[in-house]
Amino acid sequence: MSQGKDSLFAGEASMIVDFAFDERVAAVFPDMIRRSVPGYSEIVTLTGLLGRRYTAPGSNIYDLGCSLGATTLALRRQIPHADCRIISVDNAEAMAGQCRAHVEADPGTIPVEVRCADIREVAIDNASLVVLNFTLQFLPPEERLPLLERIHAGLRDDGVLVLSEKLDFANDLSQAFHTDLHLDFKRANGYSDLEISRKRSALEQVLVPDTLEQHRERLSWAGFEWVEPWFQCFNFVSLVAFRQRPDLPV
Ligand code: GEK
Repeated sequence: MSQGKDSLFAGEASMIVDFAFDERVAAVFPDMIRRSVPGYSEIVTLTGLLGRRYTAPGSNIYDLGCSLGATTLALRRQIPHADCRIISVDNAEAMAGQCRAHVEADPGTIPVEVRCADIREVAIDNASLVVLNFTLQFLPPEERLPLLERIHAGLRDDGVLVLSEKLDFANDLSQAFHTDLHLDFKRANGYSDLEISRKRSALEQVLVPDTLEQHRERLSWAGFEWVEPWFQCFNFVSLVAFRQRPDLPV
């Protein structure tokens, strides 16, 4: 993966327009996301474990908004079925190109197809697992339900969606608490207050978070029968959404 250090919002020539997933972001992406998203590495690694448990032989696995392929490779390492196929999609050329290179350099054998495409236009079919790790939040809010409905329709009956997102909070005290700790996390990872505030402005129109309640409601509207948060660190959460309520011994 790229090794560049993220100083995109530090200097004079910093990003002053809306945030975009271009060459400059791709070059520093692993450093940027690790220092900005608490729990990112754990979520990626553990998504692999979810893949081990919930993928079915002969099915498709989708990594939507794959960036440089961290989740794709975590899944490829863990999925126990040689006849599965991973379809990894990102509409940023810079991301999809580097993702393809990482997949080629990886020793895994499960076939991976990297597509440079918009996730709103990708057909979902025969899927046992679909992953949206920190991607849904970048779609315009009104386009989120239609995508989830298409994912639901393309999942097998026992299929699962993993959805990881930055969270908003309806309760002001919760919002203030999590925002403060997220700021502390970024400061502790070496970002200055100026970098943090410039990035916040650049992302304002681009990343629009939902509350956990909004996610639950939307997933239910899309037809998912059972939703469970399995990871939360400050204002970042990961959920599993089952197409059908899982039949577990309880
Ligand atoms: C990871 N999941 O490392 N179609 C396709 N891709 C899109 C779209 C779209 N409509 N909108 C945004 N993206 C990854 C991290 S990053 C999260 C995901 C972040 C892509 C965008 O180009 C970017 O690569 C990715 O979604 C979001 O596990 O940067 O906070």
